[in-house]
Amino acid sequence: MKGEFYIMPVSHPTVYEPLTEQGAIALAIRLGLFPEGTPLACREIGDGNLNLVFRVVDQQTKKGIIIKQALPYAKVVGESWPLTLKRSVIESNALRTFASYVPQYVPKVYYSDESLAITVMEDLSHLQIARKGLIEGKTYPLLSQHIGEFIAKTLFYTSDFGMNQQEKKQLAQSFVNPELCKITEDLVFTDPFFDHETNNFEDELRNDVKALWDDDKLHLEVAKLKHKFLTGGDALIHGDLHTGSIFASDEETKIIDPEFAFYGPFGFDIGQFFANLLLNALSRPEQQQEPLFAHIDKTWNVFVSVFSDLWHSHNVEPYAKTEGLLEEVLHYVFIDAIGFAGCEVIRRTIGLAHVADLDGIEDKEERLQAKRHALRLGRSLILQRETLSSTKEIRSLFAQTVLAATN
Ligand code: SR1
Ligand code: MG
Repeated sequence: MKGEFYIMPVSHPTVYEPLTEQGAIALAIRLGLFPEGTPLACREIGDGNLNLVFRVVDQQTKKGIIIKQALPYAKVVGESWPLTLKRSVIESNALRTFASYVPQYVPKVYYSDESLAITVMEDLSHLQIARKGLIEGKTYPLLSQHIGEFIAKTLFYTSDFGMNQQEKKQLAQSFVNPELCKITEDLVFTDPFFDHETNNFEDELRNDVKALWDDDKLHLEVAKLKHKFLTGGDALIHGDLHTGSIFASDEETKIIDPEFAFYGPFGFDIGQFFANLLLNALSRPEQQQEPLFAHIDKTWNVFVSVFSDLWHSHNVEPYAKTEGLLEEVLHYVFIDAIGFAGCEVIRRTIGLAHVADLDGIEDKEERLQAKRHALRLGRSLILQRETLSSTKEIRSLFAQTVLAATN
């Protein structure tokens, strides 16, 4: 394989069809990604909800590439749920945009093709999906430093504070992503709060779930959060920043899968990340939960510090120096992030697309208990988001929720 990828102009099919493992090898050869005659092996390794992911490897050097291809439907449900192939362009463009600010935190994109709905990118097999590692009890000491910096820089530089405000509108237009946004609008902000066919939970949880469906106070707050998601175009967000969208080791972090990217509210990615750390904490014994809370604190602190530095050094908005504006922005980002986290915790527990952190708890009673805790925690995060003054208070909210449910 070449050290630096140079894409030779080659002719290849431009009509979409799902790749096979052999087809992925043929494509890699056609694209000139490996020297002629290289012994190649390929495996489809996609374990996500939506796409095919092929790893093509030089059997001698063991070096590989990833070919990701969107399917015209949601894999997690089947062909009955058609889904736009355009998400592949959104994903490769988002990776390239993020790379212009934080190349160290995203895989390199070598090639993309809209008509085949493929993105060819760096193989990150030396890292592990963070969700898997966290479930195994790993803590990834640099995870929150890296995620906080990734979020702060990508949000700031793509917002009206960090880039030319006319160009921002053009960029926002190129990331209009209605079908993928609708998935989040439905699966995160709507279906779990109603008796909807996409929901998926154990019969034993029916009373707990029904309580959410009948909770008018909760509905009002979720409706406000959904409205923010529908209307808030602060910056280019990743849109699906759960721990399954992150590759990590003790030294490195790479954010993948931004096919849900669009111009959305500042707080959404932070909230999704918090939620998935909390879901992992709910699956752990109490003595092993602290690293997750510490990650939440650090993500927020790093985000505030990096975002504030950029605000003072690179702000393009004439009102930037107006006293109180930065504090106002950070205040609403915090509140929204906590609320979004609450919605995501509930959705991953009873909606479509669960997480292995909870579903993988083998003992049924323990699993049901953890899920009841998740529902209570999600509800508290949503309802109490404006009363929390720091991420440190998430610990006591968590403890109260678990305690209240246990007593
Ligand atoms: C039908 S897609 C289900 C979920 O998978 C993705 O990772 C997103 O989180 C989406 O909500
Ligand atoms: Mg994904």
